[in-house]
Amino acid sequence: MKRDLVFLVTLISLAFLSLLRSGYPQHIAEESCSVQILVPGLKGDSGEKGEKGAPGRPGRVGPPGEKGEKGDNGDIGPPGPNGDPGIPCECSQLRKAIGEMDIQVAQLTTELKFIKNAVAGVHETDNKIYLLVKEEKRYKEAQLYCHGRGGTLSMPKDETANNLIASYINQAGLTRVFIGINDLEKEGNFVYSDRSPMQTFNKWRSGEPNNAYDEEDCVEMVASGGWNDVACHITMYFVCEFDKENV
Ligand SMILES: [Ca+2]
Ligand SMILES: [Ca+2]
Repeated sequence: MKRDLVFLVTLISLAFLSLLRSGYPQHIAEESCSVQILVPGLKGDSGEKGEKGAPGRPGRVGPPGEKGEKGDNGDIGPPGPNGDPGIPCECSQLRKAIGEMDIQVAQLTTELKFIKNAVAGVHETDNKIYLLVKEEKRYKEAQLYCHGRGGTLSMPKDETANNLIASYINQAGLTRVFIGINDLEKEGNFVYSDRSPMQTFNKWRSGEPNNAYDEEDCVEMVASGGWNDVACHITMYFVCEFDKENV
């Protein structure tokens, strides 16, 4: 222990001499030699601010957030590209056949309609067949319809025939039908649809024919059996008649 103290004093002495030799300021040499060298010094001034440290480690993953509200629909996207061209159809024959079948079906449908009409609307006498057609047509279309089937619009040329047609109208619950009488060629000169002239028989209602509005050239029969001249362009049901010998 004593030897250590001697060694320490020797070291201090050497240091003192070294400082004297190098011209180090006197007061620092004195402080170095004082007892204070063995106890902590006063707190120094704060150092300069250090450089910014490296970024820290990422934090833990947080809990999932609450579900947000549904957003608005987006805009309509652009149209897609055109498709590949189709394979050319080599079925013109088939198409033609289908077209012809369509025509046949249409014809058959018309015929069936006529037959149904006939079943429902045919009335016979000894020498006539009357057909009540429940299709609304203008006078000329009605006349064509009857002609197309070998007949004509009905021509009541006597009381018996007139009563018969009137009874058909009543049986069908109708109020009026076209019959085959007109003055289309000469105003006031009524003829039957086979162009035969009016005879003494007629069933004009009171005040008819009046050629109202100067346009009544066709004739209807009402449920009572009476006749009235009416405009030809109006449409209504009608009665065809066929001679039995021609059917
Ligand atoms: Ca007239
Ligand atoms: Ca009239």
